[in-house]
Amino acid sequence: MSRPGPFQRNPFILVLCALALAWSAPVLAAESLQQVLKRRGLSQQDLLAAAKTYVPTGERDEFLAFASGGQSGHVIVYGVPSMRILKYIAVFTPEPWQGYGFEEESKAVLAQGRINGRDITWGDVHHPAPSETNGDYDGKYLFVNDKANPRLAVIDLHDFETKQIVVNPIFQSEHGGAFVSENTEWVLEPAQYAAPLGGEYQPLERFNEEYRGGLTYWKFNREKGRLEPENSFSIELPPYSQDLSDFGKGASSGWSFTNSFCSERYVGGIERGRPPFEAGCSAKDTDYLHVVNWRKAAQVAAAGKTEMINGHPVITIETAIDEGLVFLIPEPKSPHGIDVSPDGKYLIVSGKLDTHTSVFEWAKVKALIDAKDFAGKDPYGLPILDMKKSLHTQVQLGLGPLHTQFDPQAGIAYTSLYVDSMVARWDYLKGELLDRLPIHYNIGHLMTMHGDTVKPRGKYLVSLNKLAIDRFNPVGPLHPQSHQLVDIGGSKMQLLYDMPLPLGEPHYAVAIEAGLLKPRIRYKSGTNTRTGEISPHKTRAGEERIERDGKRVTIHGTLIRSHITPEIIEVDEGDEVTIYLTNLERAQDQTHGFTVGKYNVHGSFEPGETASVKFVADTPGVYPYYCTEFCSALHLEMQGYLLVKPKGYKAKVGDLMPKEEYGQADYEKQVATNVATQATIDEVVAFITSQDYKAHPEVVALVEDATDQLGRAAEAKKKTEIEAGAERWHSATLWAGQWWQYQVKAADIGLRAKNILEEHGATGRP
Ligand code: K7E
Ligand code: CUA
Repeated sequence: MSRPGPFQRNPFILVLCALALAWSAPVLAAESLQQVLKRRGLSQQDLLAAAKTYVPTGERDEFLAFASGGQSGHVIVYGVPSMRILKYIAVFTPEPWQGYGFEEESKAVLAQGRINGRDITWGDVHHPAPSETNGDYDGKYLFVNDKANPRLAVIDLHDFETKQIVVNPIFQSEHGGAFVSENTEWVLEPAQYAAPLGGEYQPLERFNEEYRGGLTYWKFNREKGRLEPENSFSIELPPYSQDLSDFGKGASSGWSFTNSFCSERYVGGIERGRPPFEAGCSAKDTDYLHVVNWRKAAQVAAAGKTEMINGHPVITIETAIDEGLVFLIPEPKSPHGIDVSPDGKYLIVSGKLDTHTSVFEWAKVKALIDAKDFAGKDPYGLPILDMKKSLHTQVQLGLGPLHTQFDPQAGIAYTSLYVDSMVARWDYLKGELLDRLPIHYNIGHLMTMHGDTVKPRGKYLVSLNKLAIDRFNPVGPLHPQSHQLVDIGGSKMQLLYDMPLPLGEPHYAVAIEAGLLKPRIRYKSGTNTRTGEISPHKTRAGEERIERDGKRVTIHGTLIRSHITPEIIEVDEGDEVTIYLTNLERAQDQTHGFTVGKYNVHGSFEPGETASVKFVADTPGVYPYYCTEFCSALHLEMQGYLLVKPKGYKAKVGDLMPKEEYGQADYEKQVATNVATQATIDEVVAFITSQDYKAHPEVVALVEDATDQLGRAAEAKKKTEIEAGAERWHSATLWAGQWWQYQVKAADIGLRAKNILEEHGATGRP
């Protein structure tokens, strides 16, 4: 059935049509819209919300959201406004469908995240940050942090795969990461809970002297798509529990801003008869906003004015003071978000324990810094600016303000109110509250489209809520997380849709215009997708082989509809087995999976990918292996056997495979088939060469592959003829069969090239 055209999709016309139908239709006709509304108890408002979020079959979303997966260690990708989940990107946690952590290439990525020699196979993902060009998302990379085990990861948006994990060399926990500078030169990862830098032991009694916070600025190499630990540096800070951060932009370019809480430096100790952390950490009225000149700090680090901790350069607090790198401004207590306005002129800070949201004005802050107009110094000697002199305004929005996102209209922002469970729309220039919308319940972060860039897109807002309580069907005491979609296009905010998310607790999310994302549909044949390089183990059709070196057995195999080559692998008990597989497919979405039962290995092989599984065949027996994606009609036949022979096993005479004897008639039958196949191949070749096929890179690649196969067919044909000439019919028949195998592969590849040319003509479009 074809889907409705645009005319029928206009909701207004739809209502009219439905009404007309209701008048004239016979009793058994499909339900009318009015009937459905009545039967399901839906209002006009519900209908409007549905029409605003519904994406008809085959149509796509306008934005893609990337949500932190919290304790799952993953990133969740969904469409806006449909809220349809598209992908879980495995980052810090193994995920078998993607083969992540079950094949060697991705295990190598997870291994980069080892700490103290220990595998850390989960993460607490809080803040995704897309790469930016001139302060706007460019759709190339995504960075996320792990708060629990201070780490950052790089996801390449060309294939939505995790490529790199770096471990923070000096912190024991972090929170603020990841934030990127306007052109993604740096990715900022601030510490959270203070600890001795580098990880040594110090008693809590020495908290003020030995415990420290800090900021790590990771250098990003855009060409390589990797963070460069060797070119990164940190700034030592007092133990103030640094928190969320943001990079300056526009007017405040070159600076970064970091909140803190518990600047009281309280160390708890309820079991020692002291008041608990929460009391001691919120005793003062203010904490500190850290204002950092990162551009100058990068120069100071490059000049070597650093101390090495764990081989990582750290700018000490004294150097930061001497060089004028860090300034503090008191901010209302226990703040959470710090968000820089799209023009970079205002810094918005929400104090969780204050009803106000504070708007600092960059021009005022900068003037105080330039004039060295300081109100005092903190106990470590860092200059403190006067809060009142730095403020533009403070606005009473509601209880528990947390995070702020921006609107395309100048001065308009949205702030989450955690305690009130509301979203506030307000004007930070005029200091006016404009609208409030109740949310269910306890909103944490919120996101608008490109809402933290120089160019917010407006339209939608998603509130990421901490509790779901009664929103969804109960599924036990552990409820799903809840994302609520809000229309912010009109003068009043309108709640459109509730989406349950059954993974870890999401914190931040970002939404990127779908048109900016240009993910690939296949890899260059033989790609190790985790490094982006052509694997030395790339295997072409006909090059499949099993090699033994002592106890090490290495298999180079291929996957293509519908066979795994090789189909039989025989090893001895205790052999170390490595199976490299290349997916020879070039067709879109033609993924093959691979597993060997009972050995806990699994890979997902996207078209063109080369990856490997490795295990010690320590248990003798018979192990079927198979493709785990329903890839074709003969998918179930995409199988093979791993035979693990027990130690000292001796083959008996009866074990030999029965030998079939082929005669001259069999030989001639096979040759006739080959001749017919060749006629088909010649036709395909004639078609392809009659076209301007060189305009299509993927057709060129296919032709290359087919030519390769035909070369092998010619070799097999020669051997066939030698055997036939000597009247060794059995051998000649088998060689003729092999010749045909190569022909079939060439024909298959050629036909696919022909299809592409027929579908796309000479447009050069993939
Ligand atoms: Cu508010 Cu980690 Cu950004 Cu949670 S964080 S909400
Ligand atoms: Cu390949 Cu199923």
